[in-house]
Amino acid sequence: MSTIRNIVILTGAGVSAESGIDTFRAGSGGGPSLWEQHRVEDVATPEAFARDPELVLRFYDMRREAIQAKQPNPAHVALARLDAEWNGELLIVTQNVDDLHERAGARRVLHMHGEHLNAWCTWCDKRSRWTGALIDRPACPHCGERALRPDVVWFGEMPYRMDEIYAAIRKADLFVSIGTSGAVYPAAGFVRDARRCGAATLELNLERSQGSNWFDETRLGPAGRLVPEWVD
Ligand code: BJW
Repeated sequence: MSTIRNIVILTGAGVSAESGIDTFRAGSGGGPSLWEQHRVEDVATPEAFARDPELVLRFYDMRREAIQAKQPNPAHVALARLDAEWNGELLIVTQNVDDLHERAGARRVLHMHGEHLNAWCTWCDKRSRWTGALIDRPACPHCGERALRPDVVWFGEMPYRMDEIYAAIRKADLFVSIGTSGAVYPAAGFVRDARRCGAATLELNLERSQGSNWFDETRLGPAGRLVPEWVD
């Protein structure tokens, strides 16, 4: 990696699969898929939340509780080590709402699809750290209204901090995608953006993603093995 200074790393559900967190899509190689039990349109859209808030809040309360019991795996640990040791610019753009990158020690992490441990008040628009249940409609610590929802990005909503992500991609010498199916935009388009801006592109995944042809190189296998091998 001698000529490389600026790195953007995109992570998806596959990086957390070996920690015991279900991936989203059936056939995506890991353990059971989350949406075998829930149709995406029933739980991950603003329309679903408007139609049946109890179902959606219960689904996210269950996942928040489960994720807090999980631990980072060797892929998170290797990325945290790279983050600590890399002198150039580095940004881990994660689509995951878990906090396993941070718990492994990574600092330069951007959650483009939000964070499980945050609640967003739809009344006053403020975010707060939230580890408990939302189903009981707790009051917002800022304004007191009972209008908290999970601070995650659903289909049809704008992912977070896109300007920062595109700025990092424009400067990147290397773009690495880890454990994502390439089924969800705009993240699925980052590899093309990175190529257009001159970055080398590498995919680390259990199986080929939908955008696999766009990568200069694809390495297939579990992230818990591939990521430490790549970092070392
Ligand atoms: C392993 C492994 C192991 C397993 N080791 N690997 C363009 C074209 C068509 C449609 C659209 C488009 N642009 C926008 C859309 C609409 C929509 C969209 O993409 N729809 C598609 C279904 C086509 N996108 C949106 O609505 C987004 N908003 C938006 O675009 O706003 C406008 C905009 C325009 C332009 C610029 C900017 C904005 C919002 C998308 C929000 C996604 N939200 C979710 C839920 C988050 C909350 C929650 O957690 O519940 O995010 S959906 C879900 O999918 C979640 C994930 O972050 C995301 C991606 O999933 P991921 O991570 O790839 O998981 P899987 O399960 O799909 O794949 C796992 C992979 O790991 C597999 O490849 C396995 O092989 C691998 N794996 N075990 C290594 N051990």
